[in-house]
Amino acid sequence: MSAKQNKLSSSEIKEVKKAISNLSGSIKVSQTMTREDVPEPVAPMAGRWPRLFGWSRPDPVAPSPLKQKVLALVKKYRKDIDVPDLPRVQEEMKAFFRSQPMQPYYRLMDLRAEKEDRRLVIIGDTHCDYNSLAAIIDKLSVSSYDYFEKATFIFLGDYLDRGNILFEYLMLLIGFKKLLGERCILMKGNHELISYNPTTQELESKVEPSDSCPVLNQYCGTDKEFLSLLASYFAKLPTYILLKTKKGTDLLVHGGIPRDIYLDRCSILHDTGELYVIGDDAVRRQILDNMIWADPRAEKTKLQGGGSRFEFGEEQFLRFAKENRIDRLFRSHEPVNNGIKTFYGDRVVTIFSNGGRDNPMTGYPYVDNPAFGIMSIDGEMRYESVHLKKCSVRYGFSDFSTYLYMGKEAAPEFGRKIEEPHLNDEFHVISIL
Ligand SMILES: [Mn+2]
Repeated sequence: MSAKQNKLSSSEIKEVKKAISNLSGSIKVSQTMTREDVPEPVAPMAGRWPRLFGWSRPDPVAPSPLKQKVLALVKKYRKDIDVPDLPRVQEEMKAFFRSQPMQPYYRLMDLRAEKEDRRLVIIGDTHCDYNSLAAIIDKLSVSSYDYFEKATFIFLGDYLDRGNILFEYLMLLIGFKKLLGERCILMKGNHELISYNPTTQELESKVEPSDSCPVLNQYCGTDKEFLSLLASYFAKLPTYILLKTKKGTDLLVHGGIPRDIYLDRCSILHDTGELYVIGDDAVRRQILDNMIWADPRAEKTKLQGGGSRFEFGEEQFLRFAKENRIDRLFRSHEPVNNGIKTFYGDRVVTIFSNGGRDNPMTGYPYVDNPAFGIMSIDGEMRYESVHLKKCSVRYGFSDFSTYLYMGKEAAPEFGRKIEEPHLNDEFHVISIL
């Protein structure tokens, strides 16, 4: 292809500029830019995965109505929700929680007979980090594939705690789920192990310390119904997805596999996706709880302590995978630099989707470039990172987590609001093209 043919046309440049104007930051697009000049995405595993997804082409068509709605949603909650607005926000969330059907603890997805190009976007922990979730949406919005119209989004859990923007983040997450419906699946993480205690009339969390629960109790404590609906919605999210593609069978879960003591007592049924258990419901709950807390380690075997959180090694995984005919396991739960870490010959993958050194909304600034995964209809994976550059410091409702993790100086006043948009011109999503 000659340099001339390769040059972006003026209408393409216009489209790129238009797409970018919808985004949070500024990306320089010059008139002399060629396709070669458009940077390749800096994915942590770039080169190891087939290039299937064509990031290098700007979106040639006008955004679909749904994409416009998603981008408008991202823009809407970049502005603060003020304390007087909270009752309205709570009403909106309550209407959402009430509208949601009861969900079983598992999902079965079978893409083998699918004719359409139906990709899956797999997103790890986002933990009240508005910037990271917005950056993922922004990045996807400039692809020539309309992810919002066609793809299914799977969130691997951990929405609550550890980030700084609780209410705006929840409105973004819930708004996104409302727009995409069944094509957005929120799974359960350990930070969603919350309950409403009718005696104390407060939310309680299995995670110590929890920072979202104290904030919700403090700011929404007079609306008991809100607290209880919120707790039951999150606590009843599904724990795992059994996914079948032409490539094989994958398990998607927040943590990992059950403890050794349960490996002979449970089996994931391939025809329904259900968990067959030798034992009663309490055993099933224990096994599901294990799958939310487990962590893979590089060693062959790991001794498993008595706490909620425990580790497993390669032999333990291989045994579970063989018994349950699982080819790959996708999970989140642990911050890993650049958002992706693989184990056991790429059969277990950790995906972590919030962070950024200068991103004041994350509890994980040491995760340089958080990432997410995209699976093709055939089961091929590709990983994309999001790059979050500096934006101005702002404290929101969840100053509590800043207080816990960064010290009192970083969060001088718990719950202080600063009248400042979340993102300013210094915020960029780069490497999106
Ligand atoms: Mn977790």
